[in-house]
Amino acid sequence: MAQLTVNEFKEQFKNMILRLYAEDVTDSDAHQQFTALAILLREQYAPNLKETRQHYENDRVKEAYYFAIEFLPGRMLQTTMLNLGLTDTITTGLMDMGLDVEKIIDAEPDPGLGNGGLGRLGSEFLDSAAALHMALNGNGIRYQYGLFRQMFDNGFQVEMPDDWLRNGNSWEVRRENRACLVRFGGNVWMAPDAFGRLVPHYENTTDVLAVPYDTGIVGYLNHTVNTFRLWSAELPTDPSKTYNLQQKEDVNEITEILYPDDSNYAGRLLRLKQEYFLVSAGVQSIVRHYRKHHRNLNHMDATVAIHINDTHPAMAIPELMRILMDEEFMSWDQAWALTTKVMSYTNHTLLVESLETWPVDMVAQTVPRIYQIIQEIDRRFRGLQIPVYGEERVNRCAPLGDGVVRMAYLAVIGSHSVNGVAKLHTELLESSVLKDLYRIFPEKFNNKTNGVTMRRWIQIANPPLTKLLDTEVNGDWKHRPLDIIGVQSFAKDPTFLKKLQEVKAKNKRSLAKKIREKLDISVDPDHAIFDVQIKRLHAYKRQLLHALYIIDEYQQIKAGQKLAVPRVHIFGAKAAPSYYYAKEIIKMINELAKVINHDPDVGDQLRVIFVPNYGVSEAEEIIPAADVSEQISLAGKEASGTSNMKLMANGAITLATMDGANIEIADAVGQDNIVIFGMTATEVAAYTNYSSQAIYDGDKHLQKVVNALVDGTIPNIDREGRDIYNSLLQYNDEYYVLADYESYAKAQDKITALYQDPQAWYQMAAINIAKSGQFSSDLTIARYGDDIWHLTRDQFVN
Ligand code: Z15
Repeated sequence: MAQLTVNEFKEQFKNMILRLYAEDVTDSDAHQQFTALAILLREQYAPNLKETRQHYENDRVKEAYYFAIEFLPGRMLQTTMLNLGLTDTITTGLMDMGLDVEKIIDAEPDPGLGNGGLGRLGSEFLDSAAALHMALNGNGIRYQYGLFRQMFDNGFQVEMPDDWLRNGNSWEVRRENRACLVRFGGNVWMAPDAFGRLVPHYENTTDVLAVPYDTGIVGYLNHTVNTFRLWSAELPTDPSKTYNLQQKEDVNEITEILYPDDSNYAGRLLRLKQEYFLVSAGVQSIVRHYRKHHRNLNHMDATVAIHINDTHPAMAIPELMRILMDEEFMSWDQAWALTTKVMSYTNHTLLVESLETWPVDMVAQTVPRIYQIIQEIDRRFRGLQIPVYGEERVNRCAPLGDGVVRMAYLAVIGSHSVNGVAKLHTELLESSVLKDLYRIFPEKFNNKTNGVTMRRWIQIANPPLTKLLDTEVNGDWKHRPLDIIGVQSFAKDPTFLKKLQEVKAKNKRSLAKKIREKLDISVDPDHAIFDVQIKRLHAYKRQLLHALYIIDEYQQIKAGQKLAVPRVHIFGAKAAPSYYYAKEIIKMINELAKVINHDPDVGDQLRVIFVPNYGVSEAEEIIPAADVSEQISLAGKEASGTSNMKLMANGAITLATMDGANIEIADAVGQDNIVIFGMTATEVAAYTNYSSQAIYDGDKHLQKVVNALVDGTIPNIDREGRDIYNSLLQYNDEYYVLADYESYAKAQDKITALYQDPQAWYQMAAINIAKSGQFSSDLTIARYGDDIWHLTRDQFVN
């Protein structure tokens, strides 16, 4: 790529500000400066975006399309500069002009087009694929409003709209010339066409125009720029039709807002429309693109792979069947063989309340032709499998049953590959959630443990650690993440450990400064353990368990003991607006924070910080400063987790149950370098006679802790404290918080003990960093490419 000198950059930047705003740089504000930079960077990679696309097309490179209802790209200014190799040039240039680089970075809106891990994973994969020259395209929805902006009012979560497009989006290009029509509702019947072929006839349908907006995903210091496509719903432009305001609103509504539920299924009609809108627009555009160079679709699987990320885009299966049969006149058998070769599916959850099922009449009314095809998939599945596996088993795992479409079963049956996102998760899919289909299609099942991109989570979020790794570690860790293992040879080197300690201290001071500026709370970065739990607020993730331990510490202080090491407990979590219990937990923790942070008896020993509006940008500030990574879900509930990987890569010590990818982290670092507690998934499954009351009755210490929820220790939580208390005792503690409490408290005490020997602590931190390379999403996406999609890629990477 064309390299830019500092002077050329400054010249171009000044010109850009002039062209865009008719102003001098000195009169521009940070947002204008960000916009000018983004456009300038886009111009830098535009030739590569074009050439990448032409290369894929002309050389018939196989391309995979990652369909997901959520993406969480994070801010793109720094990643784009990094990947183009322009960070130094541009920051030097900006500083020369007297501009505040940090303010410019902060001026970029952080697109909240996802809830949590699922959406973030999709974006990490796009970043990694581009780095490896893999032809992976993102396909999602351009929500006008992303996940709500979270504020706290009197400790309660308040949700504000996230109007992220308010000032436009400089990274995207609108491509109206590539729009597609998506058909909803109406009536459909099959009748012969002029050639006597049986084709669907439609009446009274509602047609929606899907307009794509494309953003370039720049590969790390290479020439690849892939396409991340987001679809927006609009009224069709057909001049012969007129629409009233209501119709306009109904259409715009489809891509107006992201549903704020994470791992929780809510069968809303609008959501079903969003899913079909994404899938239909995406599949149509893939077919149209393919058709440019091919006479028919017979061998589409040779150059096209479609990936279904969780079940939300599973209607891609019947949608491709529809196009192959209704528009390309393929037979069912040929269309089905092709569809299953093209499609692959990742499952992200074991929670029953999260598995999607849609009432059949809702599907039949909203997408009638798709429903017909699902019925036929179901009929043929039964016809084929009942003779082999018997009616009972096949009934249990057919796409239709109990009056609903079972999306996970549809996804498995219509794909050639089904993967879980961590070893334990895949095993549990095979042995429980999808066991009947595993029995029928064992060859489809495989594991792909999640990963994270070290470019964002080390290179961008943690410059001091980056510098340390650059100077101390042999090899090329930035291109070959496994090379981070080089840190292991320094794990007993006191000078290295001292440097690592300095890195952490520096990051903790930066975070402490931010906490003081933004939240007006003082925390002591030099003595306290920064104990971090950042993830969606969900009962199964057990923020409550963490909070109970904080109550425990507080009670120890009030009883006149001194904590051996001061603690700063840092939470970041949004609750779904309709998730009442989760919001009660937030209120409780906020009130607990208020008491503790203002109690003079506490002094500097204890702080509780609930960082508002937790998202990708907040994570970038918190993760490098973490000493302890809380991964404390009830074993068997967290599919993988990914903050666990980001935190270990930044030298935090994991405090964890044997759940999700925590198990693989434990295997990687060894039992001496992680703190494990609690029941295993097997123990939980076997614990059928659990009585939380019995645990409570038998443990005086625990009683005192739990009672603090209702005895006035924490003011202003009459209702919330009582509800939470009841969830633990009256409703038998669904997530075994009390069962794991003692083990958790011991583990926390062990953390305190370990922290008091800095040499031992930073040795553990070093091993964690050293072993984090195996959790790079570069490796994960290479495995998807090799095993599932059969893509080509750069040989250089591991
Ligand atoms: C979501 O963020 C995840 C699973 C889901 O089914 C939905 Cl709807 C949203 C998360 C898992 O909870 C988490 O364990 C996993 O690491 C992440 O997906 C990425 O696979």
